[in-house]
Amino acid sequence: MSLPILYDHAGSICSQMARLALVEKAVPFQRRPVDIMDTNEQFEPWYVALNPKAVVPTLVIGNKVVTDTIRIVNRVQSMDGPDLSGDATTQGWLKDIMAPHYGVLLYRNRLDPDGTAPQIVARGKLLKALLRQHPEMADLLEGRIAGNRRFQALLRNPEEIETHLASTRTLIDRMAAAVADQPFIAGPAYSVADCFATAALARFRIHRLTEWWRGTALEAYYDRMRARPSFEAAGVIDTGSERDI
Ligand SMILES: N[C@@H](CCC(=O)N[C@@H](CS)C(=O)NCC(=O)O)C(=O)O
Repeated sequence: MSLPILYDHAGSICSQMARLALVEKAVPFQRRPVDIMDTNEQFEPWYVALNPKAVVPTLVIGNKVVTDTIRIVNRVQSMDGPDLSGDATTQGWLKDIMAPHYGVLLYRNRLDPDGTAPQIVARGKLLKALLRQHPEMADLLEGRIAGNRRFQALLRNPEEIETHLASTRTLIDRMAAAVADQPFIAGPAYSVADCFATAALARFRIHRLTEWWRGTALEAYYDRMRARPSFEAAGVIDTGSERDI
């Protein structure tokens, strides 16, 4: 059988989680980059046929298509290779680490004085143009247009932004507490929860939130995750400008 194919985007946090799982599991795979930034390739009909939500990543194994990052890493975990299943807390961690509104963390620093995010406004226009071009994708695109409007309203509400920041900080505190008395997020061995934690912490680092865990066990934990060969092999990005992601 041919190698599994991961449709992904270099800077996408979900793609980095999936790549870490594949690398840590030592599963050979091919990458097919999908440009979700400049050319919005995720909305091309061939990709929507694979991933009806038009998001990355998507893992194709033979004739099986797996979407949704949690399902992807669990599918990877079920393959032959090192056991990355962790303990009874692993699945809860996957959900909790996926939960922060990563878009808020990014775009809160890109707002005009009136709370408008020019890139999100431009995205709204693009989605409307795509809808005119592809009426057959109305369900997907109308849903995205509504989501874009909700996101614009959220970004104009400083209290709501603060709420999202506070819940992200709570998550970071919980991760710090978890690794205070064990080497990995979900027990004594590396697991898929660490794939999620590593990609999330990398993203938080780009957002300059490291002060939230400075001096805690999470700082040493992140250094250990960064030193693993998988960090580079999976192309985890934790430096550079927010504009690059
Ligand atoms: N629930 C999905 C979310 C995936 C997701 O939001 N992917 C982002 C990148 S991290 C994406 O493809 N964004 C492109 C877009 O929203 O158009 C999953 O876990 O796979």
